[in-house]
Amino acid sequence: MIIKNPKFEISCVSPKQYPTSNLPEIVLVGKSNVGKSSFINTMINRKKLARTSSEPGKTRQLNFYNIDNKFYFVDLPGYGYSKMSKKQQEQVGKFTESYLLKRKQIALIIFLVDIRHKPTENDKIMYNYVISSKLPFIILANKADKIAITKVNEAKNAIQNELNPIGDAICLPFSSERKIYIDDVWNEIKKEIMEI
Ligand SMILES: Nc1nc2c(ncn2[C@@H]2O[C@H](COP(=O)(O)OP(=O)(O)O)[C@@H](O)[C@H]2O)c(=O)[nH]1
Ligand SMILES: [Mg+2]
Repeated sequence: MIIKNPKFEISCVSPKQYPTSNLPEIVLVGKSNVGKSSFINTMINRKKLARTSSEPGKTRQLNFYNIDNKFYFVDLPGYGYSKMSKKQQEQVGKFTESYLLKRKQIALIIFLVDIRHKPTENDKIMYNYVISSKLPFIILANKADKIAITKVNEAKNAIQNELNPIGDAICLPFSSERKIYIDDVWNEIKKEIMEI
């Protein structure tokens, strides 16, 4: 996939600020520090269009990245960041919840978890939330570079069994560090947005 002109468009703290175009949106969901911003940079092959951080909990807005005027990547605030006050966490939670429930042009949710760990309680809450939204989604087991390549399948299956024991959800490994499995994710995106 060749991306010509990816642009950061807007950081929103209220629905009034959402872009008014009807371009499809691909939404990144996952706990703080799991690699949502890095994922965007990796997919569009830019080093730092999306702001990444080794300090979790930085993103509190919805950040919209316009990809060649064809679709948006939307970087949601991460959850499970204990240094944010309860009140702030609630506000951020409500804001993202209403985005997921009300935004009509969401084409795909990309739900990121860490391939090294069992999904956390917060991951499970969020996963159930994704399910109940009835929107198309895939699970990405990220940071696959952190385990031996021979263990990737096993670890990915363990995550799938934990979150989705019926096994009807698509779960793929991913690594921004090694830039692997990118084409598999583009294939899933193209299933939902044919015209890219
Ligand atoms: N080893 C490894 N580190 C990653 C990967 N993706 C992100 N990171 C690192 O994890 C940290 C958090 O990444 P970031 O994209 O800011 O996470 P976000 O909070 O979910 O947006 C940064 O230090 C990244 O360099 C990956 O696939 N492999
Ligand atoms: Mg981020």
